[in-house]
Amino acid sequence: MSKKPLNIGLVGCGFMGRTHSNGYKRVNDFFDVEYRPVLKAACGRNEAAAKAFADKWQYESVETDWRKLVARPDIDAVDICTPNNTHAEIAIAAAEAGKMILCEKPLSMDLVEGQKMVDAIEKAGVPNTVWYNYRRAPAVTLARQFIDEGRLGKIFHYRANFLQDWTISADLPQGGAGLWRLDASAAGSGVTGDLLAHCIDTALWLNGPIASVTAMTETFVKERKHNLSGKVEPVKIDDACAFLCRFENGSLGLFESTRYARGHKALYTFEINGENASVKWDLHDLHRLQFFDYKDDSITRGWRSIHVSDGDHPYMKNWWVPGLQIGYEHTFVHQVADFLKNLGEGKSTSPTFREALATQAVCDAVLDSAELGQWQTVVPV
Ligand code: SOE
Repeated sequence: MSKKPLNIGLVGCGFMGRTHSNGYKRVNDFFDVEYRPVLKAACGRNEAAAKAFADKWQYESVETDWRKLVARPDIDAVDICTPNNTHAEIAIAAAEAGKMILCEKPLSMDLVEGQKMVDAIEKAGVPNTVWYNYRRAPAVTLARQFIDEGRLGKIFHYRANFLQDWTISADLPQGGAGLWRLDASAAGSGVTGDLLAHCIDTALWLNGPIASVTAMTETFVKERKHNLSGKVEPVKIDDACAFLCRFENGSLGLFESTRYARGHKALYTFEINGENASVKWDLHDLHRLQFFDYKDDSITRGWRSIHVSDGDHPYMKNWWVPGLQIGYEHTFVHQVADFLKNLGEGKSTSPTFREALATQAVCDAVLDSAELGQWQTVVPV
């Protein structure tokens, strides 16, 4: 069956642009969906870099101004892979132009801005999604399946960490390609929006809404040279953040993230303890789900390490044969596959902009709590 083309215009030619482009290129080789992504245009401010990116990933054309890309009648979907402070302007313009939108996380700089984006997208009625990719690691999706099946029972505890160590050196500058994540004017926040947002998205998906939070943050390196101004400037992001929370279902949450955990590159872990069973997951071993079931026979009871690679595991029948695992890049292929499948059914793909706004509401409450030194109620969205 010939597939319907879906013309993609990608804005931002960095790391996330690569992960998404790979998703578009791979999806039809492995997933039987009605649509075929066509890499129509890649957009980046630096023409030479955008051309090199477009050549490498085989985009048909190049733009250096996202406004031109958004105005092009041959673009169906705009994919936003730029720094956080540009998401709102591009997304709102794309919605007004009637384009579908796939936006990198976090949705926005803050809740107020995110709300404007949600209003524009919902007014335009365009299919949308936000790239919180870790939900689509098959082992994480399997954890959701176990929860939905009631295997864990009532949930008491949710614990998550996202630990990195790449900003420890005080000589590392802030600002510019890649390092915009250290510049609050481009990123909005530090680890809260960049890393904890992943943990929060997964937690909301697996364990429901968060009602209230109490947080602490720290900025260990107070000044860094700014790559754009060339001057030493104050660092205004949170280098580390830890928070406690109460979920609406009565369970307690404990979250920690830092870029100062020497020895950890990208250690995203979570553990959920229920009355009947517990699950835990570790990004460094992403194809495994650890599962402890109290119903097991007492003399053999213990943590099992499920190798999530069988045809009856989420997404896995589309890949290799049982026992052969997949990795990080496949989470993006899965998000594209789900986006295309849902498009065929006229639906947006979770997390939608509105669902990602709920993550933003928790991030804002966390940062407010850290600043004020008190518990904060999460604004319902
Ligand atoms: C930061 O180092 C980063 O690349 C995040 O921006 C991503 O969202 C995360 O998945 C990995 O770490």
